[in-house]
Amino acid sequence: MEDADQERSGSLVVDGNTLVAMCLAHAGVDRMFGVVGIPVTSLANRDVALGVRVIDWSVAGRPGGTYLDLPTDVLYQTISESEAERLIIQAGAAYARAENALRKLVESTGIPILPIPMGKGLLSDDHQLAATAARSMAIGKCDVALVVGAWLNWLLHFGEPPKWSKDVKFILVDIYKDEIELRKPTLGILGDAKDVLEKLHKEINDGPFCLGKTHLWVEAIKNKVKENVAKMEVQLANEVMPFNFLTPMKIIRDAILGMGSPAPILVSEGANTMDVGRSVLVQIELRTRLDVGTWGTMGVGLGYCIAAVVASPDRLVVAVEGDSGFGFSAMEVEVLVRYQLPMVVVVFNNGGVYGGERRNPDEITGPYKDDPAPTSFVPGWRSILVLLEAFGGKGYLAGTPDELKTTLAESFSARRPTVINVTIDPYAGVESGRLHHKN
Ligand SMILES: Cc1ncc(C[n+]2csc(CCOP(=O)(O)OP(=O)(O)O)c2C)c(N)n1
Ligand SMILES: [Mg+2]
Repeated sequence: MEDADQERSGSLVVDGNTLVAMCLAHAGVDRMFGVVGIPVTSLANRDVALGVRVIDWSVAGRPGGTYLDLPTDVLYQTISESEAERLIIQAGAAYARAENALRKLVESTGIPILPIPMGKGLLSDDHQLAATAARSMAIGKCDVALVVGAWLNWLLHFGEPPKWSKDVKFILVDIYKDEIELRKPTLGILGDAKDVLEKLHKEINDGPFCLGKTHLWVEAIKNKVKENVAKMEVQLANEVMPFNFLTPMKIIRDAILGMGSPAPILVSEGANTMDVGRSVLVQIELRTRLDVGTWGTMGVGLGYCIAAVVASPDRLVVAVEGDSGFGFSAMEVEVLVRYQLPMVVVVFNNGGVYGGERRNPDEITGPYKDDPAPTSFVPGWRSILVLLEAFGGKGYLAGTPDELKTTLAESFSARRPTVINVTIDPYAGVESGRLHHKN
């Protein structure tokens, strides 16, 4: 290929001939005994350039051991390597214990990775290829997405425009055949995530599908991550009182990071509390996060905590929960006290589901107009503390940054069953889907 062809906007242009030659070389083919078709020189020259020796070629060659039929128009189509925008999305890799295979594949291909909530914490959030803080750009602009163990459901906008490009190609890796059949990806790979990732790594390591550190797409994602993280830090630096969600979440983040290693296991539950927690609380140590996941089932948080303590007795468990989410299984605090489990449950008490009683007086009509809003929690904060103290645990109230910092420091070092009621402005949250007026 001419140098001039290869350099377009400073990036490598690859045509079909080159790609075939790269694949042959990568597959370890060192000799070809014939190239049949018109024209044959383009492919043969690229083969030779990549070290595949062409012994003989003719327009009427004999059939050999292997027959590759490649249409001429495909051989002459070109793609710019710099335009290839690939993404790995993962969730199921946690279940398959595929964290090492995943990291190897990401690092050797240079493909950015976007975990969905259940997969967060399998690769460190500060990994240079983590696209978490550039989510919209990553999914909106990628042209091929390798989706590992994650469902193309509402969490991923069903893989459809406008969030995704209309031409995006999905390669779906799943252990469940029906899932692949349902989503109809461009390519489905049925298998265990760890197994498939290891095989992919072996096959494409250093191959034509690797991007490299200075690839325009990788650079673009990194820059967007930097920009968004900086924007978020500006917001977090702003201490808001009465508490919004960000101010206490930052204090919790810093307290957790301040513990160093072994990092606590973080359990996340609620609506606003969980959404904000997903973006603010960073996961550095692998396999240290439990999230309510796809179904958003409230009430699993305390069960997760108890299981996490049993599975990882050397780690503290910290749960950050919405008051409603917590309430779904709040009686489990008795178990924490009975077994003296090293667990700190931080409850973001904003007076109910998404917030407190926030209806305008003219919205409150009908025969039950004197009832409290169905989404509101009993006003006041003592109920949460009294509940724990009734069993002999320790309850704290935190409504200011200093109170929260002190209670976190005390309870993290005490490693005893603790509930911290963080008082949040009932107007601070939004309803998922912003449907509050319909309640
Ligand atoms: C078992 C179950 N019931 C109901 C819901 C509907 N739901 C979604 S989030 C939520 C609670 C959100 O309130 P909270 O935990 O206080 O979070 P906030 O937004 O106030 O931080 C509920 C009840 C659910 N997801 N799961
Ligand atoms: Mg709430």
